[in-house]
Amino acid sequence: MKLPLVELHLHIEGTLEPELIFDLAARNRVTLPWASLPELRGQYEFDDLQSFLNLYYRNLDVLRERVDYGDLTRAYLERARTAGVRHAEIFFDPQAHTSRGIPLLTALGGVRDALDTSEADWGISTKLIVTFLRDRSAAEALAMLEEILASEFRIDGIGIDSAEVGYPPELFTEVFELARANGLHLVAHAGEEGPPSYVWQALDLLGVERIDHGIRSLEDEALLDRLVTDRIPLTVCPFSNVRLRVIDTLADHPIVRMLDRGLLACVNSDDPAYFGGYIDDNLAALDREFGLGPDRLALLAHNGVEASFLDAAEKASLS
Ligand code: ES4
Ligand code: ZN
Repeated sequence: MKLPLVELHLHIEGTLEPELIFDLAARNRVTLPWASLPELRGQYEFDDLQSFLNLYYRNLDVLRERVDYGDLTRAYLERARTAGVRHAEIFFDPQAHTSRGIPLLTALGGVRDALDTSEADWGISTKLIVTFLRDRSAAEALAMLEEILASEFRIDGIGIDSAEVGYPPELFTEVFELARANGLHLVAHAGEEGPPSYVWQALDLLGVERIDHGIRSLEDEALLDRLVTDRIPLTVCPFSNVRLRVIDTLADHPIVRMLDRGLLACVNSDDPAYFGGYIDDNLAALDREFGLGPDRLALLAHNGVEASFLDAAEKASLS
């Protein structure tokens, strides 16, 4: 039987597969810079986070209509179902669309259309976490959050993502205060490429409930004590770390060390269309590499449930 999985670190834009890029380009009469699928696939070699983000943002040009956002999200949910995902807390970057002239309500509405029937269509419950691009201004993020709060569309939380180094969490304190005042859950990418001090800031200045990535926390023993004591979850993304060269090879991945240190770490796919696979692929590769075995695979799955924003009864129904 498949383990019931929870996915907590998944950028919906990062599930845009090359085939769908070509299909949407044809449907929307968008001219791509690539002549063929193999030529596009040849771009998926990254030196660091920024080199990936350049391609990730560029490929979004094919998303134009509300139905495109629905199709993107449904394609992910269908693939997630085959992985055994029962609950997904999905990141969506509104500014990556509004900055290209797509209305917020077109993009957000299309994602919501798919999420609103996800339980019925795929047996997957969902939450939606809007992520603000930290390499754009906090004022822009604040205005976007206000626009979303005033809209008809429900969101469950906020986070920050995109280029990390040089854009510390402290810049976004006011945005997170507004989100907290509105009862939203709070997360932040921190300690992916950035230093442990960014994880401290996310915890102490933004008040986040979870850290996305956080693997550089391993450089700071006092921070590890804090994460363990307060049971702050880390949403770890092994394929992403390898492909963005945060670590050299999967064999060097610290996931087992993280579990052994008592961290509440879970495995996630980040941008599966870019990094070589979905959550099940990440877990299978870790199992092959480290011989995790059924007990540690179950622990990772259980940590995901524990780290989720589901209530206690919902968590119990997944264990
Ligand atoms: C992202 Cl891997 C990663 N890191 C930071 N921001 C992102 N947005 C999409 N994928
Ligand atoms: Zn991410």
